[in-house]
Amino acid sequence: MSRNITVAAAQLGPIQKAEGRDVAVGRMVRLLEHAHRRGAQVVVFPELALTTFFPRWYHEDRAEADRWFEETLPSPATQPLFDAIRKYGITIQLGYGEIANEADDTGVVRRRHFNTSVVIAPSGDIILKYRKVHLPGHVEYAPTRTVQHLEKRYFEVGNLGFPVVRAPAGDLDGVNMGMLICNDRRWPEAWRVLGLQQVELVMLGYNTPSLNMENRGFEAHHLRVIHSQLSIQAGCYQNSCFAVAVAKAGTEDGHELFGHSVIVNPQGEIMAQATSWSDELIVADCDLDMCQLGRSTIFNFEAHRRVEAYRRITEQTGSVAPPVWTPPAA
Ligand code: CDV
Repeated sequence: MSRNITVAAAQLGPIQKAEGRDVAVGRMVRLLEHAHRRGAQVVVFPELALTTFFPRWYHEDRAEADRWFEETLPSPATQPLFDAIRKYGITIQLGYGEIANEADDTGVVRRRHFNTSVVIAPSGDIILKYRKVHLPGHVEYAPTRTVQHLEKRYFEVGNLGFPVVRAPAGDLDGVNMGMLICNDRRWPEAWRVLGLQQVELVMLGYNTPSLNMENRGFEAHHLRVIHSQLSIQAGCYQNSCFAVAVAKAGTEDGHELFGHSVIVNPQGEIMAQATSWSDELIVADCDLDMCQLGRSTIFNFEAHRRVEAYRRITEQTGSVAPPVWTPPAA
């Protein structure tokens, strides 16, 4: 038996700081029309898809950054997306800055900010919400940096874990769907938590600069795309799932983002890859039953995982130096 679904990565070219949501949403609706013509049933958009990647801009008064966030979904600005998915019967994943009036750990209800993505059914219902856990960057303006990366200033760490839900999509009664956002893709723990919930389709948006201006010798420029794809391909292979990984691409407010959106199968193979730095749709037909193979053989977690040996993974954050070997006394 096969369970086929046609998925698409809707890569977006740059969205400049001066451009309003109407510009981004208009482009996204055109990509949805294109997706419909190509038979796509699930379409994934990038991280923070409605605006420029605003964490590169410093606002001393954090409240000034609220203009980059959404208070409601849909809103008048995002309604055209909801209209399009209803018309075409497409399920989407949308990344955006979320303001939630919600209780924090102390029980106080306040305005909270998250880097969020949601899966939205053609009906407009929110099927699943995820809030980014691995926030890169820094809180305060960093004068020595060439480019600011202020995710830690503008967002709280996601508080929803890594949820997976089984919901109808395309012609299928149930697809096990989960999400990661950008930097999360580099953390195997995040993939494994999804894998432990039998995720079949990981939807992942990202904004990754072509150049790491702060690399201090760590990452040669030609390795940027390799490190991204290595992480996604390993995540899919080791957790027997498909991923649709979607970039914002091109030169945004003078800063180049590398694009290279990909669709990857449970063997870790790239099925489709974007080749432009513009709005571009890539499409792949996925048989979700392929996930069964890995899950019932080499990555049969029930049979082979050894949690008693993994305690450091959840009990320790930073690494510790190992004991130093000393030769036995002669
Ligand atoms: N938006 C991101 O999370 N970007 C990070 C880095 C480059 C800052 C990433 O891992 O791609």
